[in-house]
Amino acid sequence: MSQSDRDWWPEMLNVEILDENARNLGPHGEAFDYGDAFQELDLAEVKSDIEDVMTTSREWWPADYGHYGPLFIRMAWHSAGTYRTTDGRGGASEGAQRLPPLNSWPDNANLDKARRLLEPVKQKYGRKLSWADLIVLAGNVAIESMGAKTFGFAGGREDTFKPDQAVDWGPEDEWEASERWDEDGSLQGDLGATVMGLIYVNPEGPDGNPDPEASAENIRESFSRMAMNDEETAALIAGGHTFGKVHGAADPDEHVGPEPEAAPIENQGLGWESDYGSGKGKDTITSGIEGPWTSAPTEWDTGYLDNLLNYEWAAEKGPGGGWRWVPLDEDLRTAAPDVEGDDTVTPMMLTTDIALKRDPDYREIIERYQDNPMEFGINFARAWYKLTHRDMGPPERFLGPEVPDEEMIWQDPLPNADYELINDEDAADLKNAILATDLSVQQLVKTAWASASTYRDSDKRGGANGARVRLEPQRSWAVNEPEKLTAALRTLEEVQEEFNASQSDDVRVSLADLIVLGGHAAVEQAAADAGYDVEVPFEPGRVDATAGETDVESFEALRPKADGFRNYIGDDVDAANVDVVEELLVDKAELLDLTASEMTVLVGGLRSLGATHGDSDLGVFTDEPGTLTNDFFQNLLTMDIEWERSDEDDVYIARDHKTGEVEWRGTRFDLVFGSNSRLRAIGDVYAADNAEEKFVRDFVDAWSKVMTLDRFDLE
Ligand code: HEB
Repeated sequence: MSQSDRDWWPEMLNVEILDENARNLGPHGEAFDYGDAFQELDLAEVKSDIEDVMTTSREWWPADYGHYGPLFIRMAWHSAGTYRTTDGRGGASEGAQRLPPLNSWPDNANLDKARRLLEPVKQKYGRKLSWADLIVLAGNVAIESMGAKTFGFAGGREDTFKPDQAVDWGPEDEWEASERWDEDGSLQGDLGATVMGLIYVNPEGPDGNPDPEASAENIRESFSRMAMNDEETAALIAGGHTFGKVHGAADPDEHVGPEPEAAPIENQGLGWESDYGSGKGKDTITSGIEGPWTSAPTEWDTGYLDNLLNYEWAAEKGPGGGWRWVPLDEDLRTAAPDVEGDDTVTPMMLTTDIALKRDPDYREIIERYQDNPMEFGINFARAWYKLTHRDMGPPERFLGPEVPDEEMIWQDPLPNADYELINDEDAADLKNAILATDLSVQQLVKTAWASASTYRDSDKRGGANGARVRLEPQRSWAVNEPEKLTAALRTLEEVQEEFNASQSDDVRVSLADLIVLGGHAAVEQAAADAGYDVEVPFEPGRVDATAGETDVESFEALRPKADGFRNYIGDDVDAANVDVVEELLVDKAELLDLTASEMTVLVGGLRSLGATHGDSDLGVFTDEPGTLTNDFFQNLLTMDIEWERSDEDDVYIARDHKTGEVEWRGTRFDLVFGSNSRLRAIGDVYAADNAEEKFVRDFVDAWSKVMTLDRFDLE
């Protein structure tokens, strides 16, 4: 095997995660619009095709109880269950389960079969139906087919064709290891799952010990990372395990072959081949735990809740060697059918199921669900909808005939504009009015940046639309310098009020638009001061959300712990989990959907504008801050200076080679554009004497891209 650069220099900054933002890596081409293609589908027809697949057992992978529903639900849940609120990454929205590492995670064992069963449906509809949508839809059809209600289905998930290198799946180098806990018992960094290679938690209990109390804590920590509260968590687990069974006819270590990525070529991407018995049907080995939960594993009922709550259970090791819980009561021992329907078997519970009964808060909820099956059904349906749609972003992105009318608070809803939008002339007047206030170029740029840069492409949340920068929690974030921000917003509000009051017709400007317009005005002014006449494209239509439309707690996840673009590092940067702080800049750029070149030109431009946190001189390598020049690159890349680390944490100083005088101060966010070869190569282009105009134009393009990242209302 040949060595990659990263094999030679493992510490190298991973700029490559931005390359997915630069190129369309799939075969569909730039012009392809998946949303349009999806809208051509007859969803009812697709669903009936899935239903046929689901109830037609195939000899190569027979359906337990003649119905693939439970398997499909597990597939859909595992595709969505990787989502974490922390960075919005993971989740069902890209069909990432087809690709490594997820396709080969131990927890996803035999879900390769579930996807292959759906291959005919995929082939029939081709590019009109992404795998990402198909996987979630199959889960919905399964739930409906087995008698439960769903709350809705939205299409619009465009498949990825490359594993997302930006997701940190954890530090362990071994499957099912868990070395990701902080001393206070919380999960490190952005991680959502408690164990490497598992969707959430170890079913047998923490570290494989059948300890239901400790397991409940794990469940709560892990599900809350996916924005699920106790009610939702209990509904999901109880509802999910109302269906199907666990598979562990014999010991996986002795019988199961390699996962898909490690399997031989003739297996064609299938893994986990088992030599135990027939290797399928009743001999199947998946988790290594064995048994169904209920007497009717393909029917929606309260069988799971009844079994769990009405009987006593004891831990034992099953035939596959995994811990399971079996009923003490003789009656229940023969209460479940075997997968071929010609014998009886004993129902079981996982340690994570018993956890719901032992934890007092979960117990109260599941007892209520047992008494109120309607409530159970509704909560399951709503939580399932949230689980599988959580990372799709705002309502505009939800497509198809089964999208519910109700907008969810987790969709960060926006009001409709009930007024006329401003025209170009109004925009020009407003820009002049803003420039006539006492707000500086720096402050205008920082305010617009604070507003727009919360966007994250991972789950399409945040952004300038809604003007939530004026609401809690955003207006109090340290990164936004609350006092200065409040003052700037007050001034902009005055401009807004004056404008709106002066309109005789229905024309109004939203604060969200005005914040962006202020940034544009400042950038244009700064470019003019450098001798360039540019106009930043502006499209009105942003609206102002209310506090009632904003879930404060859930917005807290969008708080940047560091923002290299503003040269800001928060106190709570988890130094132990960051190899080098410049990773945080690249990570933020990745969430902003930027390429390496866009990140570079933006940092250089923002520094020359002086838009740093606290108006510090860090990284402002120019004698005329507030002017849009390429000075940042010229002064960083010149050989007339020499950098050294100062005594101050993470501050570096540049001295003139000849005089020894201190010329500049900067951070690692600045210096990385000189030290990293790829970034230096880009910076070099902008540092050229004859490249200033290109620099200005590219900055304007990248700036306006960031300002419109969340404009799903524009085509
Ligand atoms: Fe579940 C299955 C675990 C949650 C749904 N799971 C299962 C299994 C296990 C588990 C181990 C077995 C696998 C085999 O095959 O072997 N889960 C679990 C855990 C958790 C869960 C640990 C957390 C706590 N689930 C869940 C949810 C859901 C589910 C949430 C949905 C909603 N699962 C499910 C189903 C199944 C399972 C449906 C069955 C499948 C079949 O049958 O195939």
